[in-house]
Amino acid sequence: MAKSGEAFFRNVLESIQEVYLKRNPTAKAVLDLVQSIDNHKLAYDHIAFRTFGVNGYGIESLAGFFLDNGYTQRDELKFPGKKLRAFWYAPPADSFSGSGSGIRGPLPRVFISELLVDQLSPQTQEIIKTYTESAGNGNKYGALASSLGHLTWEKPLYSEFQQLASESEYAAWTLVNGHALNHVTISAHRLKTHLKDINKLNEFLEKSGFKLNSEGGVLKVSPDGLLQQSSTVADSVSFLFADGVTESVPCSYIEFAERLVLPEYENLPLEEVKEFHRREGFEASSADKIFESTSKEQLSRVSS
Ligand code: OOG
Ligand code: NI
Repeated sequence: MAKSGEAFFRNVLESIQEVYLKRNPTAKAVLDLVQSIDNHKLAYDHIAFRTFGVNGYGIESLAGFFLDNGYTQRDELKFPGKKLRAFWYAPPADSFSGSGSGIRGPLPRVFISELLVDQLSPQTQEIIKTYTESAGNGNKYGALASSLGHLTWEKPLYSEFQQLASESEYAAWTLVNGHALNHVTISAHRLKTHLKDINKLNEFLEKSGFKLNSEGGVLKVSPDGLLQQSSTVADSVSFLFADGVTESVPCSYIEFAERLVLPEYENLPLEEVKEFHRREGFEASSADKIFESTSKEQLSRVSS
C-alpha cells in the first residue's frame, strides 16, 4: 500500500476509534488500565461493525473502504437464529506491522455483520426500510458516518426503537448506533505480562470491577480450543429520540481474544512465533454469544 494512502486510512480508523472511546467510557478505561499494567504497545485483533442488510446498507456499506485499502474478504459466518450473517476481512500483509499502539499498530482484522432484514416481521422491515430509504445514498458513506459519529439516517421515534428491540436487539442497536464502531478487540497473546493469558486477563478485569459478558460462560472457546474470546458488557448512552423522548440505549463494548499456536508450529520457540502461526479466523458459535454483549439481559445483569 502506498504511504500516503496508508496515512489517510489510519487517520480515518483513528477518528472511528475516537468516536468509540468518547462514547464508551468502559472501553476507554479498560484500554487505559491494560496499557498501564502491560506498559507496552497494544495490538488489536480485530474491529467490528453492524449493518442493515437492505437497500445497499449491508456489509458492502463498510467493506468497500477496507477492500480499497488492501483488505481481502475471507469467510462468511452464519447466524440463522439471530437472522444475521457476517464476513471477516484480512488486512494487507505488507501493512501488518505498524509501529504504534492500537489503531497505530498492526492493522486489525475487520468483522462486519448484517441483519437479514427480509426475514423480519413486516412492521420491523417497514421501519428499517423507511430510515435506510430516507437516507438516500448514505450507504456509500459508511466509513465517513463512522468516523464522524453520525447516523446517515434521521433519528427514529422511541416506539420504533422498541418495536425493533422486541424482535431483534441487533436491529434496535443498529437503528440508533448506525455505522459506529461496535467494538475493538485487544489481542491478548500479544500482551507482554501475565495478562497475555486470557483467563488471567478476565480475572484481572473482573477484580478491577468490570462486568464481562457471561452468556454461555465468560470465556468463549472454539471447538478446536485455539480461539478464546471474552468481552465486557456494553456501555449505554442516553439517546434523544425524534419525538423528544430521552432513553438509555446500548452502545459499544470491548473484546479480548487469545489465538493459540497451531499444532503444526507447537515446537517453535515462542520468540519466533508470528501471528500467522496462530489460529486464524472467527468462530460462529462464540460470535453468537459475543453479540449478546449489547443485550438487555447482559446490561441489566448484576455483576457477581
Ligand atoms: C459481533 C459479535 C461477534 C466476534 O469476534 O466473534 C464478534 C457484534 O457484536 O456485532 O465480535
Ligand atoms: Ni469481535
